[in-house]
Amino acid sequence: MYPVTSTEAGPAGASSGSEPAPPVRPLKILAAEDNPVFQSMLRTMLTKWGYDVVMARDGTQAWQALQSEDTPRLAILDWMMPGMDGVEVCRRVRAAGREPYIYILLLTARTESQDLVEGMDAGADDYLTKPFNAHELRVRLRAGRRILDLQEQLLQAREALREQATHDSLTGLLNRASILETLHNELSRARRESQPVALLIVDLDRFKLVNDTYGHLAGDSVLREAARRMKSAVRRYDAVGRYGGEEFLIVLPGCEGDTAHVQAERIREAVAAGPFVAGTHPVAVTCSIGVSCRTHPSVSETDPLIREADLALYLAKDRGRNRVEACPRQPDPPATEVPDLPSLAMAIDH
Ligand code: GH3
Ligand code: MG
Ligand code: MG
Ligand code: MG
Repeated sequence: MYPVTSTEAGPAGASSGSEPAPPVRPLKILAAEDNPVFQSMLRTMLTKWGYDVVMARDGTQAWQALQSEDTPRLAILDWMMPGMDGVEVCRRVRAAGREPYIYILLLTARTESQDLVEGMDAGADDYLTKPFNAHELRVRLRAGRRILDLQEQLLQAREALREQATHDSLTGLLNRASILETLHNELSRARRESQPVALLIVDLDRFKLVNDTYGHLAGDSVLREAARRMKSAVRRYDAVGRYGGEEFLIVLPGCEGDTAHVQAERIREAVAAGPFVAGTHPVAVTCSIGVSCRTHPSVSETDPLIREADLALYLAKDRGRNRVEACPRQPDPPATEVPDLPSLAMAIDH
């Protein structure tokens, strides 16, 4: 039997001392129950308490609701349901292990402790034995919400740490380790998909002068703005990272030769497009760009590509700055030119 007493008083969201402030958007909750009378009781109670209720009439519907994109994060599952029971739904949710966490409260008429162990082992967070008191259900759900809030904070902290570990704090671009990892990954993907890859090294021109003239903080804001301009000039699937100081690496998947040069020109123009603000002073800032590329890349070419782009960058500096230069390099030999064993043997014979 379901609750026969209710200690609820007042309208939804009514405050009772330690009650947390009502959420701006009602929290979605799944209530899975096969008995129509109890379904409507649960729906009425939960709605009254301010939840956005999703009802399921059996375990299969509950499992479907818990797999949806915008799944409820709080679930009340009746143990005994036709088709799939609540414990099985629990097991599947935990096996899927998706994030964010789903807090599950199991409703059971069973009181044998072995049964409860089975339910908790399946991954339920809490249980209520029928018949139960409405107030008890309400406070247990509140405890579940506290766990979910804590988990949300943990996820946010983890995300912030991940962001810190992979991004440069001044410019918000990928940091050195991350852009090098991206280059490595793009090279291996390009190899799998037989696509070319280009690499750009961008270096701000006479940047020391900006620092010396306007101060280091002004220099910082120029670096931030240069990063923003580069980001807005690249395609969605290009990666921009801070290699160090006023040097940046840009990985251009699918580009080589002329197309890489065109992309690099676009970036150079975006940086040089208008004055930067260094402190309160407008200042013209330009950059030089070195380009290297591979038609048939391989992962082991990370370092050679960087070296070649660096050489091209020196060339650009040498030839007057605010320009793009590509590394003068022999084209990759076509794969068919690799000698096979019989022709090698013939060459040795002669
Ligand atoms: P070039 O055209 O030859 O590249 O000249 P440059 O002045 O840009 O090159 P140089 O290597 O002499 O100077 C780079 C300057 O970048 C020196 C350094 O103080 C400055 N720099 C490096 N990192 C930062 C930073 O995070 N903030 C600021 N404000 N300056 C930085
Ligand atoms: Mg039932
Ligand atoms: Mg430099
Ligand atoms: Mg420089």
